[in-house]
Amino acid sequence: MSSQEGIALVNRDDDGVDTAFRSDVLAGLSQPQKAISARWLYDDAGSQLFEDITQIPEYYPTRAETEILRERGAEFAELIGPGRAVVEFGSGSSVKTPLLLSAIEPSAYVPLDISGDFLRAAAADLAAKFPGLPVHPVEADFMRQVALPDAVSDLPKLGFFPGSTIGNMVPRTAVDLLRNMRETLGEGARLLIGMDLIKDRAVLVDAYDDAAGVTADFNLNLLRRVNRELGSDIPTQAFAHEARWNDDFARIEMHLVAQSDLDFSVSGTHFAMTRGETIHTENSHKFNRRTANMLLLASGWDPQQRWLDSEERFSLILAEAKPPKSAP
Ligand code: AVJ
Repeated sequence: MSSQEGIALVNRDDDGVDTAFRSDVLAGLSQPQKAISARWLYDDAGSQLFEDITQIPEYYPTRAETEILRERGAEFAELIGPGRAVVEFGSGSSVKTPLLLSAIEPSAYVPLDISGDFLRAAAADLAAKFPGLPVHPVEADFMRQVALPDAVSDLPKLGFFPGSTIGNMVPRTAVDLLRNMRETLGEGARLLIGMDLIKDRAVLVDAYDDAAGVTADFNLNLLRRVNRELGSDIPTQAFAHEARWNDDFARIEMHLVAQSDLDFSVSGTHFAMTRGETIHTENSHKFNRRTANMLLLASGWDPQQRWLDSEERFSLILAEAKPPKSAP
């Protein structure tokens, strides 16, 4: 087990309030463009709603990435080889992770997640599916450098970061994370990372504003969470979900749009919004071959191979930790 074991990852005050959540929300709502970090979308209800999103017809990324993992196993095996410790950033998906593990004959599986509950569930699930495979879950914030368990210290590592979760970060945060991954994984490491592709604007907007309203509910759940956990009175019915393509930054943005002038308070602090003003709640950056390569290269990773699904909507990229060497 890692050195992080037993350290509380969430700080709560005397009233049981997650202090990081409160300070983030208060700071974000005080900005001229109101914003709340997307990480707070994933409480239990939000995580369940995201699972529902992966099943809706308009949301193609999960199906597209799963298709690549299903179809290209032989190529992964050839390029990656057996005997690696697969280190997954995030608690693992019951569908994608087994596809990778059964393709490459790994020597260990190390899921990293900040939520102990999801982590233990995912680890138990995987251990049951792969009886001979050592599974070493680590409860940690993977945005920072993580100490991996001693049991895998001598194994070469393959980082696995599916889902285009990297797209939720602005480039400077993405580079920080990718550099930390390189330090966490060590010499000779590889990284298999999912990146969603730039495509027709209507297809992108529909993927984040589905007809059944599941994504709207996912976005509005953030306000319900704030009300529940931070003792506020935000009128959630006065907000509408919006998915917006930002072409300069090649990203889908989720916003909550005030439908009228309104007032509310959060943890005793008063806020006012005018009709049409928004709270920005998520970015989902999209990439092309060059921007994906640029992001990896800027973070010390050499892209080696890239796979697309049959409809060329989504990419999985294999990269290698750049050895320190001279180059022009
Ligand atoms: C979990 C980051 C992959 O950005 O596509 C889905 C989250 N937000 N619909 C994404 C999300 C709205 C999703 N990721």
